[in-house]
Amino acid sequence: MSDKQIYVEDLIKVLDEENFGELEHNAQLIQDMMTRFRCAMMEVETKFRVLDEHFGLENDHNPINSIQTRLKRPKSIFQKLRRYHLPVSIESAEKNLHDIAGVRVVCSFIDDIYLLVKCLIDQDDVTLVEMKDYIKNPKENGYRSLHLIIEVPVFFKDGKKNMQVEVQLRTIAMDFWANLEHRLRYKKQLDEKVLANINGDLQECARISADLDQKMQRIKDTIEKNGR
Ligand code: 0O2
Repeated sequence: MSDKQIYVEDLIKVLDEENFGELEHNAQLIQDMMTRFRCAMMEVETKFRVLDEHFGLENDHNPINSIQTRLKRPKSIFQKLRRYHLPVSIESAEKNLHDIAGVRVVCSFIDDIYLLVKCLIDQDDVTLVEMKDYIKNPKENGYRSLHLIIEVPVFFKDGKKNMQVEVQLRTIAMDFWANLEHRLRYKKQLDEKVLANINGDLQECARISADLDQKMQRIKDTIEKNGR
């Protein structure tokens, strides 16, 4: 028996029967919620994979470079509810949080992003809840991406449920910048002067990556216009 199992055994001993039943019931409800969001996430991922196949076949160009999916952990879900002073419950999480299920789509070119978004939100089972265009309006630190909250119907064994999924679309260059910035943000405590320099450098890198995206887009446009 592993140490972890021994620890759980000990924990169970101190819980009386009634509390343990409640604990088990709540754990099951949380697991059910996570399963619902995982299914919604799978459905949205499939929509993108279908679009990618279709464009690859028709235009000889696959707009999608990669897709990543992620489910927020229950701990992060309940911490976020607490941070926003919202009721900490499963109902509240499903009603108030829009990013429990996340799909990140990394494209080769900027116009691929807008093409995919149009095709996605034109689908009659997709409802656009919110769109934030950090490509046209980058964040102050230089962050660029297109964020959507969409709602899709998911058919479960006991009926249909509309589920929300957060979608982030970005180019390879935007993804490269965002991943490094995210990692660096959680690095050691730094004094203010060093931090200001780093933030300035990160903004500069964001500008370079935006230039790169525009140049690559222009090259693609030229090839498409002049290719035989
Ligand atoms: P995770 O694990 O990546 O999902 P909200 O999430 O609603 O509280 P907000 O500001 O309304 O906050 O959401 P927004 O602007 O749509 O951004 C949410 C997500 O976008 C973040 O999720 C990041 O994934 C990404 N993001 C936004 N700004 C930045 C940024 O400056 N740098 C990087 N690297 N990523 C960013 P989470 O919640 O951070 O976590």
